[in-house]
Amino acid sequence: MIEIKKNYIDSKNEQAVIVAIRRPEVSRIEVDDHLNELKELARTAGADVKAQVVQERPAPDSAYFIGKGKLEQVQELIEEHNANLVIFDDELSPAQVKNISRVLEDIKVIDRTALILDIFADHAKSSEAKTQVELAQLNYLLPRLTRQWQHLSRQVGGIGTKGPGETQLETDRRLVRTRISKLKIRLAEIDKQNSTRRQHRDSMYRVALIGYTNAGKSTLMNALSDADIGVEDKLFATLDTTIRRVPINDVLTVLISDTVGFIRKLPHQLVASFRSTLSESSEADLLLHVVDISHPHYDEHIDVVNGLLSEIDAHQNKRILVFNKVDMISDQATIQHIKSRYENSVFISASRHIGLKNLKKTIIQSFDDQYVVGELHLSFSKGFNEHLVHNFATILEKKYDDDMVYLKVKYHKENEYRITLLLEKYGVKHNTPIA
Ligand SMILES: Nc1nc2c(ncn2[C@@H]2O[C@H](COP(=O)(O)OP(=O)(O)OP(=O)(O)O)[C@@H](O)[C@H]2O)c(=O)[nH]1
Ligand SMILES: [Mg+2]
Repeated sequence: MIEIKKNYIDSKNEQAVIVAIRRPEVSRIEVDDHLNELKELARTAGADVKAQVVQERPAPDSAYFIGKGKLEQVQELIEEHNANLVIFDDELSPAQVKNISRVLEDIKVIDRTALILDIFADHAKSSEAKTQVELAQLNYLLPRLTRQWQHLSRQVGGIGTKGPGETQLETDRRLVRTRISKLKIRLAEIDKQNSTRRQHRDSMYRVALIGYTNAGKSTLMNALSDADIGVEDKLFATLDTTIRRVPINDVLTVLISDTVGFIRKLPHQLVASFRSTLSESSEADLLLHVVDISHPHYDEHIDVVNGLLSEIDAHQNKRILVFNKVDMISDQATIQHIKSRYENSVFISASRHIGLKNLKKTIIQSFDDQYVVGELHLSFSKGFNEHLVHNFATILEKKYDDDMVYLKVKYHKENEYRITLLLEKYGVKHNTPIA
């Protein structure tokens, strides 16, 4: 089993100052929300945010991200709060990190991507997730390698020998590239195993739980199935995919998957390495898009998720919007308002098991076009017994007539051949299915 480590946040004692820019089109409230999210990310990674700096500007400064004058204010806050770390709410270019570090001297400078990569490194459990995270870490690291890089030998396993005429930096880059190739090969192997496993499940409907991180996907998965997934009020609690067989009613059993959540500005390195995990969603027959209704900016979260679904080619899939945490909303008018804005939405509380029946009803309805209602006349004297249909059809109506039974049944169209076999063996008359 490979071991991966956080690269940037060392301990629980990191004291941070966070820095963001506010573009003119973004409201102050939205920026506050984005900063709160960044604080939450920092907390999850183990850093305590002591102060924040926001600069209004249309675009980041190419050299320092914020203006150089504003950076001096950051310096003052660092001193005032005895901070040792600065976190920027966007990905910084290697040159920006170098320039900022020169101004802030002994202070660690990291960006949103590094922060999220650290959280992923901390939360990855399976060897698949670890491989994916390490690949993302190295893809982020490669253009940022400097001669001072300390962890490289640990990270890429052993110190490589310097090739003839190679500088240390060139050697380091070569080592990282070699490791990246190995990880890609390993991921391709895992991907192959996963798709074989998927083929075995091909006959079943696949429902994928997707949504913004912390929306309650895993809580819903646990409520619907016998899964026991860790649920936490932390971002990216889940990185590994869990799949469970869940009976929805007598005729419909589906496979539900719970997987990694989304966030705004999800680092592209992670989207790339988690592509095969995310394909669980793009290949699903139905997406349950879980939304935390108690979040003040749930509508922005919906947009972020929709954007990422397009990126992974899953935006065409059938979708139900599942507004979760309704127990936090006391005002019915809010729910009515949301209902009128979003069609095909249901309202639940996963932790309190509210609205789950209705959710199941909506899942069934979404598969309704896949079912057929048929009328069957079957003969007991030919050996028919009712238990012969129970495995694949629901009996809607039943009438006896001497030696015969009349059944109105509902079954999945994939089971048509079973109905045919039944009729060949025990049938008296078969009216063509009525839709
Ligand atoms: N009040 C309330 N809290 C809930 C409900 N459902 C989930 N939560 C809480 O929301 C937090 C996040 O829940 P998770 O199920 O871990 O969320 P997730 O979407 O799986 O999150 P990630 O795996 O981190 O992406 C936990 O603290 C849950 O207890 C709900 O219906 N009501
Ligand atoms: Mg989860």
